[in-house]
Amino acid sequence: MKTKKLILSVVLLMVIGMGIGYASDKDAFEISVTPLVTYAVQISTPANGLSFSNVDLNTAYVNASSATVTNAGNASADWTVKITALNNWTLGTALTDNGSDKAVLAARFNTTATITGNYTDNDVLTAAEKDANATNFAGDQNGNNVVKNAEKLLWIYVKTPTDTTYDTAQKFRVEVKANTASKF
Ligand SMILES: [Ca+2]
Repeated sequence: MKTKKLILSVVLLMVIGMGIGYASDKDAFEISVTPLVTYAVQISTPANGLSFSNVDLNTAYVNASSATVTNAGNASADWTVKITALNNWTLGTALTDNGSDKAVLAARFNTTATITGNYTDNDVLTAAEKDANATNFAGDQNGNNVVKNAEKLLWIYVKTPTDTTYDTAQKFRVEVKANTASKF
């Protein structure tokens, strides 16, 4: 009888011991670090912006000058691009989508001058922001993970309307926006 009691006590001790060991095995706490990141883009163009003068109707052109887009923030960024028509002409959403009073504008990041044949529907500028990823606006450069101070050249394509009821200059504004580099 005495031997049996002793064995029971030993077993109980072991269980208690294991319980204590489990509770103190691990614990954790979280560390949160929030960087102060500023996103900025600086765009430089020839003196009066990019202009196409004396263009014919229903014809595609690429500007001989580019806009230089610089990541002026303090961290890498993903760029998005959109366009706004400022006057009377509207904008088509594919290269073949020009019409009466409707032009098509496109843009492409490239280290050297582009030709009209380089452009695809992915390069067409729209009123809705588009990611400047490896597909859109992408020549041998693009707007993905642009490191700070990096400069990219943005070339502009225009296909003029098939007909027009205006003979005054038609203006468009292209906007490049810097977003967090994990956007795409
Ligand atoms: Ca990215």
